[in-house]
Amino acid sequence: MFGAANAGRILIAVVLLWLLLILFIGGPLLRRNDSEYNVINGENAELILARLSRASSELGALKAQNEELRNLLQNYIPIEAQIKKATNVLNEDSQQSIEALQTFEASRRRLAFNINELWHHLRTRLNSSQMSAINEHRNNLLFEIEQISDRDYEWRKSELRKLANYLNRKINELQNPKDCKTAQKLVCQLNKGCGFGCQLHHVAYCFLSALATQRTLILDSHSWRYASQRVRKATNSRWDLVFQPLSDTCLDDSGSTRSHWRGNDRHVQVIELPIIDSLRPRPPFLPLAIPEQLSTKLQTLHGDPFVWFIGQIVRYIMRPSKEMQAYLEKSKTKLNFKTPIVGVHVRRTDKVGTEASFHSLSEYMYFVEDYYNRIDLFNERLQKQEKVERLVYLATDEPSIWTKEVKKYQNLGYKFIGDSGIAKTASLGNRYNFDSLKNIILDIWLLSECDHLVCTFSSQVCRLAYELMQTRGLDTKAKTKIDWSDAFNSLDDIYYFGGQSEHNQIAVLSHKVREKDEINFKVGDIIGIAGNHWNGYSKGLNRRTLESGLYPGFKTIEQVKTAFFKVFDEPEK
Ligand SMILES: Nc1nc2c(ncn2[C@@H]2O[C@H](COP(=O)(O)OP(=O)(O)OP(=O)(O)O)[C@@H](O)[C@H]2O)c(=O)[nH]1
Ligand SMILES: *[C@@H]1O[C@H](CO)[C@@H](O)[C@H](O)[C@H]1NC(C)=O
Ligand SMILES: [Mg+2]
Repeated sequence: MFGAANAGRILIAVVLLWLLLILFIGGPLLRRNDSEYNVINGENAELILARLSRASSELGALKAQNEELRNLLQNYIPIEAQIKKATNVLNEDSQQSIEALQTFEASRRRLAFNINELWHHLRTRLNSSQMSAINEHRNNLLFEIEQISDRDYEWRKSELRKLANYLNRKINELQNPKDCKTAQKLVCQLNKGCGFGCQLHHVAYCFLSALATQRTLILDSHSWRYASQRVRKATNSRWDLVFQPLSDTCLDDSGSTRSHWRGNDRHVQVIELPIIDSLRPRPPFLPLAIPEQLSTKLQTLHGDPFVWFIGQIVRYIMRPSKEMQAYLEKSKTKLNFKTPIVGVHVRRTDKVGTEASFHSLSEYMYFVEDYYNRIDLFNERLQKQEKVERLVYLATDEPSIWTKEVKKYQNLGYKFIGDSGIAKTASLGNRYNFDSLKNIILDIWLLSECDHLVCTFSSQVCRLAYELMQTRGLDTKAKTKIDWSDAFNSLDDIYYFGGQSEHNQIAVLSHKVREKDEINFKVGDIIGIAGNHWNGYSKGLNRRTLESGLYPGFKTIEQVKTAFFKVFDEPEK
């Protein structure tokens, strides 16, 4: 039990403690004024108490602020999440807008494509007088689509230019590493047992593998079969006679470790790449895959993203040497090459009956005429008075076309430019000579500079020209075409890359067999496309039912494959 005295002592102790506390807390407040005020001075007690109460209310305020801060801190994560959410909304928005654009652009292109499919359907079923009305309808519709695509022309052009610049910067960085001794390398032998176009495509395949694995491509052109008589002993410069080397700083294929392709083994410095046909294991980046990092943009901006991508690579590979550049310019002037012009490539000699069927010049000229009729109608709609000259750039390995087949069309007002002498250098006996090499490069180059191509895509020569064509139009202020994916008529195959993986389409409409040789499919079925018969029907394999046969081309759309390309693995600027 506490006694009264005890209670009193405790009370005194508490008071003393309280005073000590006041001194302790209030000390800092008072010390400054120690000389003026005395703690024990009763006069100042009120002041002290006032200060104390102010201090205590300040403490209260601080406590409240502290509480607020604590709340804020507790809310910090939700706030962060909120910020994230807001950015997501922004991204979603821009994502949505690029998706909306992608849908719009794809739809615009499909519209033109399907008008052409309808036209192919009709032209193979109706007679020429019926077709003359339909041709006008079609060309008039295509004019309106041209008007629609004008809306976003500048935007598409600048975006595509940015993409091309970015890709070329990456290529240049990869091909010119800081230290060639330690750089990771991919070695490509230029010894594939095939012709010029095939060999260039071999290098292009090596190049895209180099981009996908982020390895500097080293080209070994020792055993190139072209221009062999021009090369003095112990040089490795056949390639350099016509093209620039693939690197300014790194042409040496040596390294600390070396192996054949077994996948992209990062521990091996130098990997030797076999030809695409014998590549095992087959990586996902093989044609017709495009880099996933460029995929959305490229699919929005271009009608055939893979062809654009490989076109950029082929253009880098085919950068002409000084000597070749001079030859190209001289020939272009001599031939009086100018636009508008349609490029016709007629591949005959060894190709006919082995890898492709014979096609007379008239089959090509049918599409040339169609092209110029369209230009005439467009010009009428634009109220341009003058009729364009019907120019044709003729490239062929068959000299007799110049002497036997062009006359008929010259009489109809067509003007052919080209050189029958070039065709003579393309004969089988001369094919690997230096002149022949220069001339096939010239022909490919000029074909790629035409406004429209009519050829057989079974020929690698024409596919090369078509690929190169895709890179055009971005470096000029003039309002040129920028998406050249539809600027061709092939008399046989659709575009393909030798050794490519499955080329698939997706059914967007179901199909029930109506005539013999057709196949059934449901919406969403995957169809492996083998070709287009250019009569409204394509041929393919339904991968679900394994049925193979014909189907209307407008019922499917392309399935664009994407793959990881290591060289683009950084945020795009
Ligand atoms: N100058 C010229 N030569 C051509 C042309 N078309 C074919 N050639 C010749 O044919 C060669 C190409 O055919 P190939 O050697 O079989 O090459 P490829 O890559 O298999 O090409 P394709 O057989 O056409 O698929 C060229 O090197 C030329 O010699 C052409 O239009 N102009
Ligand atoms: C084309 O076909 C239509 C309808 O069958 C026919 O009336 C017309 O005479 C044909 N014209 C020619 C040139 O064959
Ligand atoms: Mg060939």
